[in-house]
Amino acid sequence: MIKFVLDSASDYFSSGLAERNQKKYEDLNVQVVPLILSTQERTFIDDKKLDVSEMISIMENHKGRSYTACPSMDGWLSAYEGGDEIFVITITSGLSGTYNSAMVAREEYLAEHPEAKIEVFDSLSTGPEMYMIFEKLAEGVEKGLSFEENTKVVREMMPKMQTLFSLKSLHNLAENGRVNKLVASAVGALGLSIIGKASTEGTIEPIGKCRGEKKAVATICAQLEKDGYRGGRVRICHVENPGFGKMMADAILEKYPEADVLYYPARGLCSFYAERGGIILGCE
Ligand code: X90
Repeated sequence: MIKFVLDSASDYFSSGLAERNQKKYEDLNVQVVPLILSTQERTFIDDKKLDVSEMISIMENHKGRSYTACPSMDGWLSAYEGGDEIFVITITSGLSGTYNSAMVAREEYLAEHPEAKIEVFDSLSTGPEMYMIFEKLAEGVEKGLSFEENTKVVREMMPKMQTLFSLKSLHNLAENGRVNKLVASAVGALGLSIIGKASTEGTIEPIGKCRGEKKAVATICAQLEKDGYRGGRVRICHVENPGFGKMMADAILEKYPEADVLYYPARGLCSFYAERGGIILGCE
């Protein structure tokens, strides 16, 4: 059996993708392995059942620290179970132990099932880019590519993908040591948004600050152009901000009418780190 295993940073269970996933991928075996979000008092599993809006409010109103953790070994192993050819897509190894844990689980699974094949793709990114890697792999399977051919095609394509974001707060990223505290304080204090991108190492690279969503859209469009985007696939997740998602999507479509653009609400992990109002965009 061919399996696709994604961690929950992929936003696979986004309500905005549900209908599409059901239509396009109902014949595929897709498993989503949850990351875990927590405060001292509560634990949220980022699975299909998580009420993301409620989680965001609770986290925002909570005074103490909050944390995240990568999926458990059991989470990976039960997702791999039954698979002969398994494609795994993880959030960036530059910011999370998730890729590592998927690789450890891979060794364990292969020890039990020496004939199985498991390829773990480190997205060096998060949500939208992870979903796009999944889409490419699914296309390869539909075209009848072998496991190895499909892996090769997607690995060659991955460096051509890019992730950009606009965030209104970097509080949770800074508190969890995922971004420099100085960078973070400059944003919140002045009511600015920070525009940034995923570096080639899969870490957060700020590229500018601006005030207001219109300016953020213009800055991201300019960056896309600069990075060689010419109208391919774009995926955008937003945190409780469909208006911003739509504005971004419309701006891209106006400039590149042929573009294939989707925007949808983020699930738990991306919502926690991108925070209310933020968007993350992946493109090819
Ligand atoms: O292992 C864990 O506990 C999870 C840690 C995840 C850390 C960061 C997630 C970033 C999410 C921020 C904007 C997009 C950044 C681009 C990726 C390099 C969203």
